[in-house]
Amino acid sequence: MKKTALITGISGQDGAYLAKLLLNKNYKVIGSDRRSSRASLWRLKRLGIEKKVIMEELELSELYDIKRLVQKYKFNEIYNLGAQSFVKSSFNSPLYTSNVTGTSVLKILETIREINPKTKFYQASSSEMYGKVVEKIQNENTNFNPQSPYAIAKVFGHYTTKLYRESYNIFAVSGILFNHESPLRGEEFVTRKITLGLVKIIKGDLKCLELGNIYAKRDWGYAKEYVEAIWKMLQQKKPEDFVISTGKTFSVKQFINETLKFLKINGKWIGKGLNERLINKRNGKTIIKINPKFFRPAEVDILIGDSSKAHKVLKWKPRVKLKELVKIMLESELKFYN
Ligand code: NAP
Ligand code: G4F
Repeated sequence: MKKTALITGISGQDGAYLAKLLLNKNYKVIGSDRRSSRASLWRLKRLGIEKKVIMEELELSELYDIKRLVQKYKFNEIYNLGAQSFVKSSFNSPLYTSNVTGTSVLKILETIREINPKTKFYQASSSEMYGKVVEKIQNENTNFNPQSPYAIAKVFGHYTTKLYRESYNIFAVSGILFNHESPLRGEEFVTRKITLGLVKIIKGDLKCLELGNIYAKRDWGYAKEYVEAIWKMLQQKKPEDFVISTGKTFSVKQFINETLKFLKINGKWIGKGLNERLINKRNGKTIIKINPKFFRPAEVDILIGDSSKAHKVLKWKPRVKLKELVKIMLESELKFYN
């Protein structure tokens, strides 16, 4: 029998890749999207699947919207990927973020419990929950120490998922995913901001790219691979949480340096602190500088994940390393730039 799955946040990076994966596995895919005058399904179009998914309107903060959908379809699986997912914005809109990113998880789980408790549920938890890390390498047992309204909302969603699994016997799991990037990444996130920004510079459409803390370090993987792990989590016999990561960490500056190498930009870093900048050695012009506007009130300095449980139980391992990720992103940037 064909399985029916709901993907909240299908218009986002992971939603698009997961939809493609499920369609390839012959699922009936229902994708939910909130109403917007600027709504865009460019990612689904890029993957050639916009006509293959059934789109439904769903505002995550609206309980009745959730109930309506769960009543309409008998979902076998719900993947909750929808969220206000930009950490910096969560400092400006903390209440909104706690509602959309946090409380909505409770709304979905309560609806599953009431209407169709056999539905399997996936929650998109985040390595941001580790925040100011209490262990050098983070795994499923590492304590959380969140540093943003976004991360606090994710911790709420994470524990709510655990509670519904343990109290009501619902197949509800969280994937604690470390940063994952791709050509479908939103332009405001730092990796895409760098790949697109530097391509704009070589095309002559931007003079200088402004960034925040270039010494923050992240464990960066490839989104297309990470959605395979998400799907596998819901196919297990036993509901369990998993860390998904590469186990390697790189600074934003190292990501920039890899980008420069691929684009053959001969750059030189000069200055310190707020005056640090990247000069194009060919013409002496500054192409990257620091703007404190992009600093956060609290920063997550470094993340490194240990996904050995996923290697063992899910038989999932990341294949794409940072250098290749940069190449994948830049090749796409150059192909689609206009
Ligand atoms: P994304 O590209 O920002 O996508 C977020 C999705 O949520 C979009 O489809 C967005 O719709 C939707 N959304 C936002 N507010 C909504 C609302 N009020 N009602 C309904 N839908 C709403 O995020 P992503 O990178 O694909 O990440 C997917 C999930 O994994 C998110 O929950 C994120 O927090 C989490 N996560 C991501 C990473 C990562 O590195 N990418 C790591 C760990 C966890 P619009 O198109 O209308 O904005
Ligand atoms: O790309 P970012 O905005 O991603 P961040 O904050 O790590 O969050 C992403 O990954 C999380 C998983 O750990 C997800 F849960 C979350 O939804 C999102 O997908 O920033 C990465 C780092 C930060 O330390 C930030 O301060 O890059 C630093 N950074 C430096 N300059 C910048 C900039 N970030 C952005 N967005 N823009 C800058 O100009």
